[in-house]
Amino acid sequence: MTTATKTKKYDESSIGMLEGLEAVRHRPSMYIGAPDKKGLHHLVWEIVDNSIDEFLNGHGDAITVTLHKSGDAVTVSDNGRGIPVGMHPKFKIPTLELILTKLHSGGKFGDGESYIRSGGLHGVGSSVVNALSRKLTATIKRDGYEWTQTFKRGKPTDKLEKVGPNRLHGTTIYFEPDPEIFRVTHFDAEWIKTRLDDIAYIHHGLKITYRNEIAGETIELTHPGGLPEFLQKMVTEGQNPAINSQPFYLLREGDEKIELTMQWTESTDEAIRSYVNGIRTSDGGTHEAGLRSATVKAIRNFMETHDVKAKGIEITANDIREGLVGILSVFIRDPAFQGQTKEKLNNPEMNAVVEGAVRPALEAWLNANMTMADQIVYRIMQAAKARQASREAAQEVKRKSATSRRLNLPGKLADCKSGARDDSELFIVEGKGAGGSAKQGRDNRTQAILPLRGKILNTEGLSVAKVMSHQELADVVTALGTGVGDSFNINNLRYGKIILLMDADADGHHITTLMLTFFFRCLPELVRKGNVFLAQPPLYKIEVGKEKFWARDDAHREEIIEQIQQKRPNAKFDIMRFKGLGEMDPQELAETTLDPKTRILLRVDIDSLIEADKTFTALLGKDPATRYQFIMESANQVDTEELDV
Ligand code: 28F
Repeated sequence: MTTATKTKKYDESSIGMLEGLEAVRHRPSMYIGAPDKKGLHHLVWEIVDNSIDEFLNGHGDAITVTLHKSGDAVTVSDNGRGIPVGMHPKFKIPTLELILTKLHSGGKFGDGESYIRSGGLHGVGSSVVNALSRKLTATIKRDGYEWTQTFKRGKPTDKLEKVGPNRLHGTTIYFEPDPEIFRVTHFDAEWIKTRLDDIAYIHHGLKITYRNEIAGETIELTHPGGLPEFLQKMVTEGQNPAINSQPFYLLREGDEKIELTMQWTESTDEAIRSYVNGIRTSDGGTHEAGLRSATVKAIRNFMETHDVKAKGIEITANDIREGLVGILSVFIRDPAFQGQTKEKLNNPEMNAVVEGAVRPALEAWLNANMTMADQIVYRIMQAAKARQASREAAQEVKRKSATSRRLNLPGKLADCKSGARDDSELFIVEGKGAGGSAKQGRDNRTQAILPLRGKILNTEGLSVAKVMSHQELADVVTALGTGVGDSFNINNLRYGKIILLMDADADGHHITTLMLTFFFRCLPELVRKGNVFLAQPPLYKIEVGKEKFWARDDAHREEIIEQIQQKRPNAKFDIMRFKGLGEMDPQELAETTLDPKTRILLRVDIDSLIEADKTFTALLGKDPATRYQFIMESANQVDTEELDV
């Protein structure tokens, strides 16, 4: 709980300079960023932040957010003191009206000195929300009564009204974003839920209720366990067991508030989530940089102090941070965010502030928990060894491919004649038979074939070194020429397109998914650059008289039959199901799947893989078959002509 530095009683007279709201409607992006989906949801965060501020100042402990049935209106309600409604001595209007109709500087209390704000849009206040809403109703309970006043685009539509006696206290704001400002005024229920959930972890004393009237559900997003509970959820969802049984936890309250909890896991990635004044900083910033340097220095210092050495292997910062899962939440007075998305903290002093707080505390924790410290150091050594091994393996591949590239290609690669990368393509084909008919059907000027022998390794969660110890995958890397891991260099890529061509059945889908997992984990740059594609071989051949049709799956087959029956109701069909690519005659394979003029490829995009990876790891575990389904649904269809320009 941030202790407020109350230096004087805050009353109506403490409001800073005032001006009208016209400017807000003329240039909304000055106040909420672009009036897009993000800007729309800023309206909610701004109002919620006011309730959080009231809580941070020791008044109220519950916030209810309601998403109304229409989806275009939200109500936020708190049980704080209630915005004052007394006549303002200077401006002669109720304080509530003043606060909602005037743009006032520096946070709610004018001078900004009062206490650390909860974040949001840096204190532009609820008057901005009022200006950008076609309707806003404020209901205040305080001093034994209930009061209400309604506004339209920032202007009162009536006088403050005393509704009647009411012993409760608090502020409720109902608002409808203005369609004149926002092209889309529909709120995203999930966005609101995710953000409220984060807030409930960060402010663990706060009871948050989310009433989603569209879905007809009311949920308590309340996490008294705070960040440690949040970390536990992240580690569990990440499905990589923790190395140390107890997470490291730090809470430092001073001019800034720093709260941190973190744990090492068996994951090969680092996952640090950070927040500034309750706002998620997904692009990191100076606070995260301070955390990283504190962690690396504390671990190095611990290893030196206890004379722990990895013979012949130097430990890098990446080795130390590999597998680290943590949540960092800082509260500072004047946060500065970088860039348009405002998701990166810029305050330079926060690097040293966070490092200065974390490093000594982490060193003390390691020395006070030697067993856990040893487990962590052991894990770091593992990472260093694995990295060293993958570098050697990659150096090996690089050495071989650099000196005599062609001579050392895997024997089973049927290479293409063209040396120019951009017009050559590599088909990675499953199974011997398929390799044969692909080699016969291909255009050997530009199309190379690399047959895989059956099931490949599931690389999920394995280190690069481990993966490269499998011949099948090492052959793929050799054929591609890029190397892997630290020595990956996309400039050495030997083909413009890498096309996965597996049987159109469940088994083929399984192999496809394993291959995509491999690319996603070990060669992500190729996916990111859009070099990886899925071929779409037919599963069925449908012959009607002389005509031939090709269906990629059962649904497609039904669709084609329906289309034909509409034109020729009593047509006679001859349907053949291919047991595998090897069954197809080369000419048919060429026409349906290989020939750039007639084939249809699916370009695999990294977002769908990341989404798949996150969604699957979190929801469906690592079952490749269901993972395939997800990827196919989210991969985008790229027609030949569009692709092979
Ligand atoms: C649903 C959104 O906005 N809650 C708020 C307060 C409480 C006070 C306050 C707010 C005082 C004079 C500036 C009450 N009593 N929820 C909210 N709760 N603002 S906003 O005061 C505004 C200042 O000018 C409050 C005594 N002190 C402060």
